[in-house]
Amino acid sequence: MDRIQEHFASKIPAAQAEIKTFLAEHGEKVIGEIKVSQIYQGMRGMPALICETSKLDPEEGIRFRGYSIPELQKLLPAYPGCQEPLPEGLFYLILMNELPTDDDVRRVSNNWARRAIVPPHVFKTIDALPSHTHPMTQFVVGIMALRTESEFAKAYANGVPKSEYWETTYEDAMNLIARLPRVAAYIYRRAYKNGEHIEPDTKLDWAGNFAHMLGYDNEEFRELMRLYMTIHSDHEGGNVSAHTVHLVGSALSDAYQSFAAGMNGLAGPLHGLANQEVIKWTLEMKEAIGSETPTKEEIAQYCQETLAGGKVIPGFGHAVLRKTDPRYTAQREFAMKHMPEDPLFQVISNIYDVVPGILEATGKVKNPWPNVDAHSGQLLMHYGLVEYDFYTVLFGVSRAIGTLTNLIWDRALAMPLERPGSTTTGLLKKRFEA
Ligand code: CMX
Repeated sequence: MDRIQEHFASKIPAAQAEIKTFLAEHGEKVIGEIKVSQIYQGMRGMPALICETSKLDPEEGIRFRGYSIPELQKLLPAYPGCQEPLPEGLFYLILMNELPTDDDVRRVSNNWARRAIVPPHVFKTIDALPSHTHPMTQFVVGIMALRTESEFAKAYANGVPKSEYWETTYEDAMNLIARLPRVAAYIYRRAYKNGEHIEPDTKLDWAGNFAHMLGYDNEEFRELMRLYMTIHSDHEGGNVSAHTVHLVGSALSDAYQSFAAGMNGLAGPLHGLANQEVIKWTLEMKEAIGSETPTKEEIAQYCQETLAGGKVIPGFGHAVLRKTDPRYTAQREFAMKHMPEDPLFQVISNIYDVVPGILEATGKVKNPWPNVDAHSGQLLMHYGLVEYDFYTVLFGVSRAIGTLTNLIWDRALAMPLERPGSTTTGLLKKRFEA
């Protein structure tokens, strides 16, 4: 066991005991009612999952183990001489429920660097796909190709006892998180940079090295990647990607299978793919209007056309949030600090001023405010990462931190197979119309 794993192991008995005692005392209590409409409306608002790593408040947004994003920007260690939180620290915080020291973060960084070697067959598998294959598809194929390395699958085949499942799940999760930047950068360079790949720089931190392998070596872009990888990591348990990883993992599918499934969910346009859709929509709008900096009136007109076409305005709305997403605000602040004069930032700001009023006026959109995806593309475009089909892969690399931390905990707490009940309209009618 490495030191991180040992420290995690020390936390398991107390967490198991806490849940056991709590269930013995309160397991039969009722926490609410389910309305018929909720069953038809994507189970909105039904508390049906346990996720300890983060909690989403509709008004305030995400808190990771109780800490807001601005708090984490102050409390989590940064790279020497820099300011943005290191995702290694976020990982440590949500895994251990403990703020990391600089040493803890360095240990995670070194641990991931040691594990980061990707076997050659993974690159060959990706190379078998046409280079125009959507990057998210290449990413999922790459994750599945990495599955040959699953320690959990091997241990399970050898009859490992249930109490030890978490140990190899930890190995798989750490290996996967460590290797994903290399796989993602490989896909990027293959698809857009003539296959000119860049070797890792092991002196850098996880996100800084990822920026380097993508081909963006200035410190400001590395800082963006550190912030980006931190804030996209976890968003409680019910979003499509997190829920999918948990659901598939509950069948004792290993971390590779579970995470690949979650990434297919992230690749949907109502979820993570919205980050590419925002930039695509914004560029199409600028082109249609014929201006680099459309006025608010022109933007409003274009929004009305989008809605009239039966389409959503990407980057706005949320299933849980009812205010501006603090992940949006963190990115807006990054833009105000580093690129206040960027014309595309001005456009994104104007969209922010215009869209909520328009969505509110429809009378049906429950949350007219921007979500995380409304801003990320502008920041990437600013530094020259303009290939927006790739953006959801960046989201996916970050999402590994939250979803796989949850999978380790799922195994440590011996979470059971997830299997909710379903009903039929006929049965419901019989019950209520008799
Ligand atoms: N533009 C236009 N219409 C929107 C809208 C938007 N941005 N957001 C919601 N609506 C519509 C819905 O499509 C729905 O219409 P119908 O009743 O005609 O089907 C109605 O408003 C009510 O929806 P809601 O209850 O407010 O929202 P949901 O919880 O059903 O959906 C979400 C949430 C995110 C899928 C939705 O707001 C949306 O489609 N937004 C645009 C896509 C997007 O940005 N997704 C990224 C979310 C963040 C992430 O996961 O990365």
